[in-house]
This record gives sequence, C-alpha cells and structure tokens, in this order.
Amino acid sequence: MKQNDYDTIFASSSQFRSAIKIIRISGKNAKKTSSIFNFKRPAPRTFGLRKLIYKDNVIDHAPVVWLPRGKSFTGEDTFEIYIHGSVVIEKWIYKILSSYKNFRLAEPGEFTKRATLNGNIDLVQAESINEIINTQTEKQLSIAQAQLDGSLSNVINSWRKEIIYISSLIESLIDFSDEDIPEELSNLFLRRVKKIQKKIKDSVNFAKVASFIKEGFIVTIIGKPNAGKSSLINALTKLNTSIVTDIPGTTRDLIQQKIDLKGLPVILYDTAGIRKTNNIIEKKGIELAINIIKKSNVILNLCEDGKFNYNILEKDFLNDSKIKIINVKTKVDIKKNSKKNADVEISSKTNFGINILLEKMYSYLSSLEPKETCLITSERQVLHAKKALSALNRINNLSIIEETELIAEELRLASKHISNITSFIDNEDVLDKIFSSFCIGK
Ligand SMILES: Nc1nc2c(ncn2[C@@H]2O[C@H](COP(=O)(O)OP(=O)(O)OP(=O)(O)O)[C@@H](O)[C@H]2O)c(=O)[nH]1
Ligand SMILES: [Mg+2]
Repeated sequence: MKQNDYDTIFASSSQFRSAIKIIRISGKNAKKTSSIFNFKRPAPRTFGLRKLIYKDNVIDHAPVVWLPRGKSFTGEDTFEIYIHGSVVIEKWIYKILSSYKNFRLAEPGEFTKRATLNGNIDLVQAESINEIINTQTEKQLSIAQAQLDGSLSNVINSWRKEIIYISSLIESLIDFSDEDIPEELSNLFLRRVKKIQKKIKDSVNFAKVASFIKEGFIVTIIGKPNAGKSSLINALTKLNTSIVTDIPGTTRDLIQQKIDLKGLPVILYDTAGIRKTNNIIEKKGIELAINIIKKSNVILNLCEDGKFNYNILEKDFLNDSKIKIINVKTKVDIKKNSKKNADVEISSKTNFGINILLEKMYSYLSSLEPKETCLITSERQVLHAKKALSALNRINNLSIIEETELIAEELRLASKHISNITSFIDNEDVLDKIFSSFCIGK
C-alpha cells in the first residue's frame, strides 16, 4: 500500500448545488469527524440528526451516519454527512477537514480503490461501478449491474475452476506410460478443452456487441446526391441536424446525431452523396462517407427512383454479412408507381414509412444483442480473456501423449490470465489506471 493510502480521505457526492450532498469521510482518522464538528457519534449504521459546529459557528443541521470499519463500502472507518446541498457548506467542511493532519480530498475513484484493496469487491465489480454511473441505456445498465452483483465474477471463476479441472486431467495423464493412456480420459480432456475455448471465445465476441451497446450502434445513411439523406436524418432525429437544399452535393461533412432507439443507443450518420467529382471538398466528404460505411452496423441505402446502386457497397462490403443494408426508396410523396424493389418506402416530408424504417433498424440491431447479461465489457477484461484463449488454442497443436508438460504450462498460463480479470495481484498500476477514469467522490 502506498503511503497516501493511510490518509483519511473525503469528498462529496457532487460538485454542484443540489438538494442534498453526501460528504463521505473514510480512513483511519474518520472517527474524529464527530469531535471536529462537535457532535455526538450515533450508534453504528444508524442515522442521527446533528448540528455541525466549528469554533462556535453552526455549519449545518445534517443527518450523519457512522460506519465502523469492516461494515463500510471502503472497508475502513467511514462517516457520511448528509448536508444541505450548498457549495458554501461543502467548501467550508473541506477547509476544516483539510486543516487536520492526514486528512485530504479524495482522488478520483479512491473510495472504490480502497474497497478493492480491502477485498470488499473485485476488479470487475470496481469497473462496473463506473459503468453504472456512466450508463445511458437500460441494457447497458443491466450488464453493469450483473457485473456489480458478482454474477460475471462467478462466471469468470467458473472458467478458472474448469481450467484447473482440465489441468488435473492432464496431470493424471502424465502418470500413464504413452501407449496406455485411456481413450476415455483423452476424449474427456479434448471435449472439456473445446467447451471452455468456445465459452471464452463467445464472450470475447459478445464484448464487441457490448461496446456497441455502450457507445452506440452505427447507422449510416448513404446514397446519391439529392437522394434525401439529410432530410431523412432530420426526420429520424426530429431535429434540424443537417442542411437540406435542392442543390446536389450539399452535405460534405459527416453529420452525426445520437438517438435512443427503444433503449438502444444509435449513432446516425448523414454523409456526402457518393458520385464522381473534381471538387476537392466534396471528394474529402465522400472519403469520410466510405470510411464510416465500413464501421457501420446498418446502412440505409437511399434512392429516389428505386434503382439501387450497389457499386460502392459491392466492392468492399457485401461479403461482410454483419453489415445490414436496408434499401430505402425516398420521396414517395412525389414519385409514385416505380418498381417495388425497396425494403422500405419513405417520405421525409410527410413522415410516411419513417416508423416502419425505425422498426426495421430496431429488429436487426436488437437481434445482435446478447441474450444474457453476464458479459465481459472493458478493454482490460477482453485483453485478458483473449490471452487466456490464445493459450488454450495453442493446446490444439500439441500432442497429448508427447507434449503433456507443454499443455500443462499453457493451462497454467490460461488460468493466470483468467484470474487477472477479477484480481489485481499486487499490481497497483492496473488499479491506478482503472480508477483514474472515475469521478471524485466514488
Ligand atoms: N417532396 C419531397 N422532397 C424531398 C423529400 N426528401 C428530400 N426532399 C427534397 O430533396 C432535395 C434534396 O434533399 P436532401 O435531404 O438535401 O438530399 P441529400 O441526399 O442530403 O443531398 P446531398 O447532401 O446533396 O447529397 C431537397 O430539396 C429536399 O427538400 C421528400 O420526402 N419529399
Ligand atoms: Mg445532404
């Protein structure tokens, strides 16, 4: 533990004016809070309404809670003071506390870091606390909650146990001489290896979807100049997000707007119409359009005459089955009776077909969503899972009979990487990195 981990730290629940602010004081000297502010310490874990007084000045009337070590979030002695949410009261209390030896303002995430160091929560749970605070959709919240309540940690521990079990199988093989390794045992070994490889691989794959759930699925509107792309983004967002004119080549920049599609975060992109041009600005816009197409989950391929042009899509993407292309015929309020080869017909002017289009986008994107919520999500978690998977995959090329020791070594490595997902094993750099993205007070 670093020297400053012995300090008593404090911070409030928010930096802004609010109805109530909770000032949390945690550490070896937290107990002194009651004598500093001249009030009687309530019984542990019960609210007591107190007058906070410092040098004869009344600072506030506030409920206070005393949480002795072992039964607090951080695991340390903790006081919580529920002050009226004034910045003046907050700053005054900070000033007084700071004047005492070994008291200081907490760093970002420092309370959670202490909870982790004291073994109250594991790394996955610590990360989930930040996720919960930053969550923007219900699905994202349920994934983060599953991490906090330990369900994900249980899954990860079950992987580790399985790898240890497989190790024990391989250890028992070492005892046999080469010829008479029982076939059932080697079959059992291979079956179990395959199974755990699949489990971890599925999780790594789902992590990608989890990142879309977090950052937003990408839906890109493309089509020839004047096809009605900007009018559509405006209709979908119900905002004047993008400039609309009857001059072909109006949009050059990538215009982006986030929408909430029945709980799914979606980033909509309006792009420059794709055509051959010598205009340098338009060319750059078309480049941007092509780049975002490659990252998209869904492409809305717009066309006003129903002759959908796949040139651009065919070249690069149609073999990527993960990108869903929806052919959208536009301006149906004016152009009628054309060929019916569109997936949806819309008019951004009258809103005809807009809800059907949203429904189609939703049904595809929600089909990508993993059904379960126990998912690894952070880059750190994915990195360790991938390393464990590589070690397990290397076993495929090893001989059970001749390379038992090497297999055992790969299994040890896999097990170590899996453990690293939930525990930090004296690596404070990992902790510092995780907690630096937290807000103060957490
Ligand atoms: N009647 C009618 N006109 C539309 C509709 N959607 C777009 N327009 C018109 O078509 C013209 C081009 O619309 P935009 O939305 O700017 O088309 P765009 O695809 O963004 O064009 P660029 O940015 O130049 O590539 C404008 O004059 C719009 O008013 C529609 O549903 N009905
Ligand atoms: Mg446009």
